[in-house]
Amino acid sequence: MKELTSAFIGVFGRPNVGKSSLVNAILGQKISIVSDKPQTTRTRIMGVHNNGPMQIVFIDTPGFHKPRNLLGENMIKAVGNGMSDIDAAILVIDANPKFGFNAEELPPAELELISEFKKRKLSVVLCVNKIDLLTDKSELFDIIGAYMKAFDFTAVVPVSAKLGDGTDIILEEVYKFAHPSVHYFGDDEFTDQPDRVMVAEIIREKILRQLSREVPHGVAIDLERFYERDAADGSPLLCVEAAIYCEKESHKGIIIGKGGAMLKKIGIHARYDIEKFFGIKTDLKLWVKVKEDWRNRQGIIHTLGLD
Ligand SMILES: Nc1nc2c(ncn2[C@@H]2O[C@H](COP(=O)(O)OP(=O)(O)OP(=O)(O)O)[C@@H](O)[C@H]2O)c(=O)[nH]1
Ligand SMILES: [Mg+2]
Repeated sequence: MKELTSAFIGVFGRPNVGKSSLVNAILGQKISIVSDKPQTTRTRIMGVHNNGPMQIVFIDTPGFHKPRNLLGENMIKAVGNGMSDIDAAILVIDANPKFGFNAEELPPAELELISEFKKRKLSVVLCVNKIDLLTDKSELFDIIGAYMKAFDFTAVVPVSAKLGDGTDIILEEVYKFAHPSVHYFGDDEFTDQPDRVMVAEIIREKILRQLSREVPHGVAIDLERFYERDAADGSPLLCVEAAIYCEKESHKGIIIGKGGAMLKKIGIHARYDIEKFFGIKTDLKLWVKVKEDWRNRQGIIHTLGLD
């Protein structure tokens, strides 16, 4: 039998650059929610890739930003924790020309991450994401040149997480960091996230996708009940009852929508994904509660598992 090997690979970058999309694309399995809003990922999420005797554990992290509340501070702590005990890192950057890349001045958040990589003497693969949005591919040379000047990356891989282009090369690069070790996850496990967290995250993703900028940032999901029972016809039925926390009465109105239309829409999309994920019919009940300023209340943040 071949010797078992493994590697832990942290995935870092600014908010919205496509870290979660990249991890999902590499695994071929959605373990981390994705949206066009920054700060979608709130905790450290592990995704497992098995290749024969080799097991690679990817650690998706929240986007690195300047925190504006206690939740944000917890998110940044999760980034720091994601950097401990890893064998190598991936820095994901966004090649979207819309962001106005400036070779003279890399974004402060990335410079801060790079300085942390140096301090920890980490090996880092640079992943230039969203290359599908680059009409002029020669711009890649400028981008790569500027980053190589800032840090000695072990490899540079242009990818499109959205199209799945280049993810096989990322895998080849991270395989190099695998070393003899036990496997930390079973062969059939693909994430460290418990089922109830997956469900809560699916619901939050639908809110992020349906609602405009400020409302979903103040949303959290509290899964009040999660159990399986037999439906009337004897088939198994997953029952989920979840409270959607928001910060203001006006936000509650927006989430519920006219005559409950928005909440219904969120419920339909979430139920579809939950059924797809668990392969079982689901009864989903959602309601909305105001919890003022919960993002600054450590007790609630802790209860929600966000610390
Ligand atoms: N065009 C294009 N869009 C992408 C690509 N990868 C990700 N996106 C989009 O970029 C947005 C952000 O993706 P996420 O994967 O949520 O980004 P993230 O870095 O995990 O964001 P945070 O969790 O907020 O830090 C989503 O709208 C994705 O669909 C890509 O390769 N091409
Ligand atoms: Mg994310």
